[in-house]
Amino acid sequence: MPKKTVYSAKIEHIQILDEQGKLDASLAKDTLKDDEVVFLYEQMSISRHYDEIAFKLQRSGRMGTYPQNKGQEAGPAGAGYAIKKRGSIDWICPCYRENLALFLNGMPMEHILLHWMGDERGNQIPPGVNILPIAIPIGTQPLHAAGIAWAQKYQKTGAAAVTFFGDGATSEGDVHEAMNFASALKLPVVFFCQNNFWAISVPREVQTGSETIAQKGLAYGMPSYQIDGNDIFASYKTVRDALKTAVEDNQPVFIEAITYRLGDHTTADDARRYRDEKIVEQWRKKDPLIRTRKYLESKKMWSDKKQAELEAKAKELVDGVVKRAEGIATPAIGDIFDYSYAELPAELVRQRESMRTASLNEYPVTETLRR
Ligand SMILES: Cc1ncc(C[n+]2csc(CCOP(=O)(O)OP(=O)(O)O)c2C)c(N)n1
Ligand SMILES: [Mg+2]
Repeated sequence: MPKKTVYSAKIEHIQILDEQGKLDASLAKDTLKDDEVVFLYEQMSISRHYDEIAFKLQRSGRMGTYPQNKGQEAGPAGAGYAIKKRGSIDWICPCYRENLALFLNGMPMEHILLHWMGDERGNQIPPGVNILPIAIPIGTQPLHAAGIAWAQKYQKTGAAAVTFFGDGATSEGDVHEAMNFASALKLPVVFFCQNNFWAISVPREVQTGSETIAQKGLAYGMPSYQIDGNDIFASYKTVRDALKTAVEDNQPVFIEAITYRLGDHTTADDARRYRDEKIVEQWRKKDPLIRTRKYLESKKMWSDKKQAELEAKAKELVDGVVKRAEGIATPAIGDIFDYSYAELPAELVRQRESMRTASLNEYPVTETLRR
């Protein structure tokens, strides 16, 4: 029997706004209008300022740890905006490097600070906001997305699930199970992988033998794209179209967004120990904020005056967010019993009551030690 090719593949790389801020007008057609680009530039700048303040909060002992989003704002901005334009009905299953996608869809900004301050109330998502708490166990949230999308399909809500994860997460079995499940069951999921070339100190080329991350989506039978993740146009357009495919055809889609982590992995890391500064410098030139601003300036839609006004606005806004996060009342100690069971088992009732021994009105640990 003659040999024949049973499978061949190609993956498109989509860039619409290049590093110099030059737009491919034909690809940009029917995507973002000028006022939308201004809006997203402002949002990315506010997110950058938020990041800088969070970093300082950690350095001054007011926050446990924090993973900066710096340099990666455009992917979550475009994706989050595509979700927002559908009315924020889709479920977002995030990790920790896409703050802006959450902010654009109703997550109060102080919640993310609270989370990193170690206050669980940061993970109490307000009712009506279709966002899951930040997933710290790497690669677990795509499974949640597959499950949620299955429920959406079953209940015919017309909503999809969008999950964000990193290049490193694609080495976790969970991510592959989620992709296989979503594709085999034809579920409305958008898998959005931010390939920032690092998983803490493990470089992308050590992470996987694949040439692209996107081809992993192809292996599961999904339409898969690679985009310039520092380009809001590419991110918006690809996610908008992916959501349409997901919802209308019950077809999951995989997107690999090429970006770069300009900061350390978290505030507990020092990337200078393992990264070549020359490469980091090259990526600083590809910063999504710089190219978006260049584009707006070329269209006479941005000026130094507008920039100064934006910076003042970002400062005031983020100052308010920090005040709200730090000003939250101390939680009641009994809260640890109150949110897991509809009806508290007897043993826990006993524990709660003994903790609240009001006899001395003392903190329970002190009380126990005293006894
Ligand atoms: C299951 C699990 N294993 C290990 C870790 C420790 N860890 C935290 S972040 C991280 C790297 C993740 O890299 P990537 O998915 O590329 O995301 P990035 O941090 O680059 O955004 C690791 C290994 C974890 N949180 N969860
Ligand atoms: Mg990574």
